[in-house]
Amino acid sequence: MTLALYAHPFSSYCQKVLVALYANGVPFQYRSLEEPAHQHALEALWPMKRFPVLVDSAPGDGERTVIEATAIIEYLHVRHPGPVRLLPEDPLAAVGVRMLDRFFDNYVSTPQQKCVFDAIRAEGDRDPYGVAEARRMLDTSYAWLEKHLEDGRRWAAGDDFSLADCGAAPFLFYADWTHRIPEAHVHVRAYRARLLAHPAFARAVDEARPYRSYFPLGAPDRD
Ligand SMILES: N[C@@H](CCC(=O)N[C@@H](CS)C(=O)NCC(=O)O)C(=O)O
Repeated sequence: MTLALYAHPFSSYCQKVLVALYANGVPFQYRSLEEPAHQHALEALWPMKRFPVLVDSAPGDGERTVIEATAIIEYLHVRHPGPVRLLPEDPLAAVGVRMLDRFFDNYVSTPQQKCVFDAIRAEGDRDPYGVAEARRMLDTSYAWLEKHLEDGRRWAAGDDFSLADCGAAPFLFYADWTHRIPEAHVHVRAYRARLLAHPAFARAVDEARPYRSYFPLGAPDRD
C-alpha cells in the first residue's frame, strides 16, 4: 500500500490534510510541489491543478485519486483510520462536524484566499470591492465563531478534535495574518492559540516556516 500526497507545505488546504495525517500517524509519501516533476504529475491527475491531491495504491485494489481536502480526510477516516476519530460515530454529531467544516472552508478560508489572490494580481486587475466584501465576511465569521465558542467548548464541535479543527487550524492561522482577529474576540483568539499548540498542526506550521516569504501580504513576525 502506498499513500502519496501531492502538497505544498505552505498551502492551507494541504495543512488541513497534513493535520489529519499527522494526528493519526498515517504513513505517506510527501510529493512536494516544490518539485517540478510533482507539479506535472498533479496536472495529469487533476486538471484544476488545485492541491492537495491524494493517491492511494493498494495491491489488488487499483489506484484511487482523491481530490478536495475534506473528501481526503473523509477517505482517510474510512480507509486509513487511526486513534483520533475525526468524524464522530453518531450520524447527527457527524452532521455538526461537517457543518463546521463547511463554515471554515466557505466563510473563513474563501474570503481570506480572496484577499491573498488579489494581492498577487497585477495592479490593474485588482478587485477592491471584492476584497472589501471578503474582509466584511471575515468580520462576520469571527463574530459568529466568537458566539459559537462562548460555551467553553475546547474544539469547534465540542470536546473532541475533529475534521472541523483540521481546517480551522490553517484557515484561522492565515486569516489572522490577513485580517486580524479583534482583541475583543477572546474565545476565537484562544481557540486559534489552542490549534497552534496542537502537535499535528505545530508540525505543519514548522514545516512551512521556510516558505513564509511566499505570503504576498507580508508574513507577520509572530506565530
Ligand atoms: N477546494 C479545494 C481548495 C484547494 C485550494 O484552493 N488549494 C490552493 C492551495 S491552498 C491551490 O491549489 N492553489 C493553487 C491555485 O489556485 O492554482 C480543497 O478543499 O482542497
